[in-house]
Amino acid sequence: MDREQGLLKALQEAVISGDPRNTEQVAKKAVKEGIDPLLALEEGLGKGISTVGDCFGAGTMFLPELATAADAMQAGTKIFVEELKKSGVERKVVGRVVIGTAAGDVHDIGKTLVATMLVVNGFEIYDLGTDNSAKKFVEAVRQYQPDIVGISALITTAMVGQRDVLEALAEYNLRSKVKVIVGGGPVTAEWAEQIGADGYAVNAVEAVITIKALMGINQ
Ligand code: B12
Repeated sequence: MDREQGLLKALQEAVISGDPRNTEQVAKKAVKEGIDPLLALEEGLGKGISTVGDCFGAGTMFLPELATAADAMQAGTKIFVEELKKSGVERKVVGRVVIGTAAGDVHDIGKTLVATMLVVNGFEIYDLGTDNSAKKFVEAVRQYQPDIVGISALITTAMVGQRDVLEALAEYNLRSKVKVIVGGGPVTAEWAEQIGADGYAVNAVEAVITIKALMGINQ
């Protein structure tokens, strides 16, 4: 196993074992050794948390383990996000994005990663956090007048919350003023189309590409 693979494996294992302190230490070591922060997030920490999610789905891991793994994931994510931010050069704001997790959903790691990637790429972000009603999104659109609204859903039951936001925006005559992009584990391009969203992205890198395309910004 080469050095990079070894570091990625160590990051995965640190998340799976649910030890935030160790994850932070492994992440710092990986940064020192010059790992690409995006690779570390996706192939290291991300793979670790996916494994935990699969085990939880299969009934071989339980909620407390899911929670400690999430804490470990966040501890490691913080380190790589700092690195990503360092790589973002100062430039003028290219667009404004309101982003949040849909009603009934407390997952925020992926949404926060999308927000970070957007900041790194010159976007101004208004992050509403988790468990947002459609009304909350409407109020944020009125207040911040964004170009884009991003709605995350990690649990299947929260996907209707994405549709509710689109309906509420239409009801308050705001739909034509913003482009809406949806994402999150169970979300698909088909679902995005079905609810009338303007875009869908599978991960944070694709989210930046899709949002730029929606705004007509040359890549
Ligand atoms: C960590 C975790 C938790 C943590 C969350 C901590 C936190 N602060 O976020 C805790 C322990 C709190 C938790 C709770 C629960 N969880 Co949970 N959780 C997970 C887990 C393991 C990882 C999620 C994660 O962070 N992934 C890593 C990030 C980087 O990936 P991501 O979120 O997918 O985000 C990427 C993309 O999806 C995309 N993206 C995300 N958002 C957006 C938004 C936009 C606009 C765009 C364009 C793209 C985009 O880009 C991101 C970056 O690349 C998943 C399993 C999994 N494989 O996803 C289960 C999972 C999502 N959880 C699940 C469940 C069932 C629950 C609980 C209901 C458990 C319970 N019985 O209480 C509760 C939900 C409570 C609630 N009301 O929300 C199920 C959902 C099943 C379903 N489809 O409905 C999963 C799939 C586990 C499973 N296999 O069963 N969970």
